[in-house]
Amino acid sequence: MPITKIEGNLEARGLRFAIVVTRFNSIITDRLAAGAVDALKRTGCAEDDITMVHIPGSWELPIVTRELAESKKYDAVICLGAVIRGDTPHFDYVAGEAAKGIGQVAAQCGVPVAFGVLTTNTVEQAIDRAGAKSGNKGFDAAMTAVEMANLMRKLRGK
Ligand code: INI
Repeated sequence: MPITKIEGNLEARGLRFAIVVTRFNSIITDRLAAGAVDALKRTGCAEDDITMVHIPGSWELPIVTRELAESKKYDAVICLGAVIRGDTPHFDYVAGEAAKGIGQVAAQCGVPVAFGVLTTNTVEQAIDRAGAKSGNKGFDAAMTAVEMANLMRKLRGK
């Protein structure tokens, strides 16, 4: 018996996406958002099918992501933020809660949620991941969202 292989493709035509992006560290997150939009457009998504939601900081990502996922208006939600350690313990609380909260939404709402939140020690490391040396994690998160949206449709027989 051959192996049954199921995977999502990278075709975003006709799919709807919400991007949630933080204003905190906007020098970084604006680039992540640009990368995400670039990935969606390159994979065929129409501008009309992209909704961009701006929020204060990564702490606010879970509640907004849950609202968008539960609305069932989107095939996937893309979360973008940048939590930079600096010298304060604030980092651990914000980064930890954002990751945990987004993970819960993804597991509970049945809508794919891509985690494009940078957690770095320095601004330089964040810049590297927002379009410099290490690619653009916003682009990567959007590609994951496209693949997952297609995979979920397939698994649901659509
Ligand atoms: N929000 C971030 O997105 N990144 C950070 O690095 C950050 N730090 O370091 O404080 C941050 N804080 C704000 C937080 O997300 C909330 O918006 C704020 O606490 C109000 O609820």
